[in-house]
Amino acid sequence: MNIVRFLDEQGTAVLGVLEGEEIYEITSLHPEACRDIVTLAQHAKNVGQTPSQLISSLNYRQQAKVYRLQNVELLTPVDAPEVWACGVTYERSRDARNIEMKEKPEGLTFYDKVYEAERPEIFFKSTSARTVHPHQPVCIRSDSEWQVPEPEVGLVINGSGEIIGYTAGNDMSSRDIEGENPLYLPQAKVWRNSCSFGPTIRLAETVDNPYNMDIVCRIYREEKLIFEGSANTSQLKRKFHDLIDYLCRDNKVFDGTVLLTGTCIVPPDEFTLQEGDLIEIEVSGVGTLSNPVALATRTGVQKS
Ligand code: DO4
Ligand code: MG
Repeated sequence: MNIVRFLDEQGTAVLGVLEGEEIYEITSLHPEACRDIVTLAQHAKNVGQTPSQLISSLNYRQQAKVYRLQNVELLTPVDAPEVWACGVTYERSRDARNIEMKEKPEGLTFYDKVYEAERPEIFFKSTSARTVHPHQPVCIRSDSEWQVPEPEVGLVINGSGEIIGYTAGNDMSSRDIEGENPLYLPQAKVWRNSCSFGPTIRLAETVDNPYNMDIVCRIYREEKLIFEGSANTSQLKRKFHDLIDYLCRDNKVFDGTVLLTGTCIVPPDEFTLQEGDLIEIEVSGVGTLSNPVALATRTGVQKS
């Protein structure tokens, strides 16, 4: 079951169940439980149900107001107070990081080491105000010549680290800043509109095997497909729960946090994003996240 968040006719953020091109709006069927996805999951637990059981008990197919997907303004499916991200969780990412490095040491690089280490790389990626909704522009920064989207499966979790569901995420990255010096990582990862996720949350209980999700990334320039790459979560070196365990260890984690789980798709090394490109990130069973690319210096676009 896939949950979206969108603006209704009054401009209020509401939840809906997405089925094909139709959205069944559920917030008005049970405003207390269906205020947001975290409240919904907690409410379900309190009454001994799973989130999808609670939603089904609302008889939404008979009772709910139906919207057409193409007619609504989609929001991130949860207003995540924080987005964290994991790095070098796939072999492909390790190899790409090694290529980027300006100064290579003699033996193993710290990317080689972290790929094998027990402790994963986890870094702070974004806040609600830096994260854009589906279809809003993600930004490229003005002081980098080598920028890419990083298509990743995102885990939507509550404050106890329980997985509520899966989403598609984009960890926009600057490869030259990252490669120049590892201490520049926050600048290679965090700037205005450098993160996006959505459009749906696939409820965790409705996913049979999260280690068999296809991820596809397509980049269009002037409406022409200029890059397409794919991967599968079976290639992930780690388990989702281990990543969450490290994130939550001695940490304060907020309800509705999103943890991006690393990229396995890297465009060719000569590729860099340009203003006007369109990025699509598709995760099987979850949906397709689509964002145009804008220049951070030129956009005054702020999240509504
Ligand atoms: O330190 C590099 C981060 C790499 C990353 O974001 C990824 O593997 O997805
Ligand atoms: Mg990444």
